Amino acid sequence: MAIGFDQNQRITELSETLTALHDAASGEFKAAFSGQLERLNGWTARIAAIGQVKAGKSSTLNALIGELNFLPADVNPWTTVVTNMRINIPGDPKSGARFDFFDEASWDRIINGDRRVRKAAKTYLPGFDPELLRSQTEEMRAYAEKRLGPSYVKLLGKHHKYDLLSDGLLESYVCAGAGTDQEIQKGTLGRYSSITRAANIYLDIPEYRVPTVITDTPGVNDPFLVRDEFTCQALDRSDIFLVMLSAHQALTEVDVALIRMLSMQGDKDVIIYINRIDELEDRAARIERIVADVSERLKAAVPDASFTILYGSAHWAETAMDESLSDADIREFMTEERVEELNEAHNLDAFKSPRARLYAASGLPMAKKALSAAIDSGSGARFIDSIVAEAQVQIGAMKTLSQRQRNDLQDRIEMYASGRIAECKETIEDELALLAQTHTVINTTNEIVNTELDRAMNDHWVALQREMDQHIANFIRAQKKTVIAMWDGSGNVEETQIDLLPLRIALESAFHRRYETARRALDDTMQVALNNASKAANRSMRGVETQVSMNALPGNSVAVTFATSSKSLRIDLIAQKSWKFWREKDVDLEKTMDGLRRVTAAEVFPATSKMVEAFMATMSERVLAGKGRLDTIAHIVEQSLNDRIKRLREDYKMLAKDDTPEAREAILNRLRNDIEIIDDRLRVIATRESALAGPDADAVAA
Ligand SMILES: Nc1nc2c(ncn2[C@@H]2O[C@H](COP(=O)(O)OP(=O)(O)O)[C@@H](O)[C@H]2O)c(=O)[nH]1
Ligand SMILES: [Mg+2]
Repeated sequence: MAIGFDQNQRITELSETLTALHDAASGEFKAAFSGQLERLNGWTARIAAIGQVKAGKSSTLNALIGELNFLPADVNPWTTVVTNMRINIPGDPKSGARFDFFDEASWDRIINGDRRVRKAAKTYLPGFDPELLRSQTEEMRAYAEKRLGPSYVKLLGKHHKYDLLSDGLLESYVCAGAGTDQEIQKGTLGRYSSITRAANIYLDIPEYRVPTVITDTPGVNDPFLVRDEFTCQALDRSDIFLVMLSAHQALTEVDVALIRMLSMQGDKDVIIYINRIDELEDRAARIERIVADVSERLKAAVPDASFTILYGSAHWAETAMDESLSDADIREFMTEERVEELNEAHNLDAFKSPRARLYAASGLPMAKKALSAAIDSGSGARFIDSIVAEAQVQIGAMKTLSQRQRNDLQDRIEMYASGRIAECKETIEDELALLAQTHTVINTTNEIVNTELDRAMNDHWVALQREMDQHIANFIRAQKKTVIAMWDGSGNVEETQIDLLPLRIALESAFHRRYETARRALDDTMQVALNNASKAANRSMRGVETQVSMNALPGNSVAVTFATSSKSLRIDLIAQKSWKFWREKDVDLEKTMDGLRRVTAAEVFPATSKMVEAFMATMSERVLAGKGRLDTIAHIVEQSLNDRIKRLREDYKMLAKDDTPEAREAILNRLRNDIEIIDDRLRVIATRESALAGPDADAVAA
């Protein structure tokens, strides 16, 4: 099937519209339209597969790109590196790959762990044993050195590039595994993976109608925080998520937390895919129960969201796609696997060939359909809407300016034709003065508003940080009982961990609530400013309305994904050996609670700092766009002013030199000519504007 067919269509149409507007526009409007064109042409559908290790992410993605055995998928080796399959991206090579290595700084973080947590733990928790972490990381360094020789350091910060992918090449960069010594000697499996940060593979697949990046992620519980961080960064960049579950493994708490976090980010599409259904006994009945169970648990965890829940089997898809198998082979496979059970249960028996039936039963067609729908009506549609909204602002402004210019030209034609030049000079100068004054008023108001917005952003940012600190303090206070019990008790403390998941959920909620509050406040301020500026501008625009609005600003909601592993969310860095100090007799409870609070703050620091950063970045993006709208109004007034001054100067200069009927006629001709140019522009604007508004707007108008 064609994936992203509608989106491709819309991109083509919008691109044509923007090009026509760009050609008809002048000055800064031209630049605005070409900026929008550039964004449009750079758009990419971004899909990421996430979820439990061994759920079948890599296998399913192989089936999705139609190349079996492309991404390494096996019990061992396993993926450890974020792998981007870049499909039909303009400017990319048609094939081959590029592997980026860690740079010194991130490698240092791998070796030394998260200094902040360790430093806090060492300072505040007597008995903390940093050696545990060190020995673990030293192992990793030793491994890299064993594989790559002592000169591995030279590779840091560099990349490797290939024009073609050969067999085993991917394995040596993206896999880790308990490789045998033989494999290590051969130097294939996982040779570079310990220092590879990201893999980019270039593909050319006609089935994908829009540029698409599909990201395969390792499971999100890498022992090294920095790897999780790279996974999270990949997730931040993605818009569509294929959350892969295994049919015989329950939805874990970590899965639910991850799905919850993704779906709280308003602009992301989440598709739940239950794989490995071939391994279920009593399949038809079990699947219904699993889907119902997953759906119920997600409803409880994220009440406001609705999810597409699909299921299938990469194993069946692979078999259906295997061209070395005959129809008879496939029929036999289907009997063995009792595939028809599912076909009957799901009315799939309209398909004729066994291959088609097996493929349908594998769930792959549904997965493709869901991805395509997510592109067409989810992230892709939202992107198109945002460009259309920006284009409409520019069109409105251009229309206002052109109409105003047209009125001016008309006036001057009448004036010069009737010979009332001296008299008109006066009224025109009055008008110029009004325009200049309006411009000053708007600029001054905008400046004040800008300062106000910056201050408000800062206030909300500070408030967010304060709220987070409070949540951490409250959370730790609530642990007091547990802590006392731990150390009064039998001394069996080694198994105790403080689960940070509830804290994370509290922080997340606080974060989204604060953003909502901030957004409303900033929106109100920007709307008031816009109303004032429009009013002032309209007074000087002689009946032509400035049509700038604050519609469809970016940053409706804020998106951020932070370290997702349960490991990094539990204080198990200081678990095991390090909890020994609890057994000592005279532990100062208050001091310990304070230490615990600090360690917790350090532990969740990567998450909180990411939230704070994303908060500011998203707010700034919205405010910047809002300020842009205010500037557009100032720009209209300024352009009118400059335009009039320039034209009048030219007129007067000509008339001063040579005030004859012929000279006047020449000016009149030039003015009529100018009107024609503006009329052409207005015609282009009118056609393109109604095209942009879409068929619905036409229906309303008719
Ligand atoms: N029976 C069965 N095995 C599967 C299926 N999908 C994947 N596997 C196997 O499960 C193992 C892990 O798959 P992989 O794609 O590497 O999982 P990942 O860790 O999520 O990327 C491999 O041995 C696959 O062949 C499936 O639908 N059915
Ligand atoms: Mg994998």
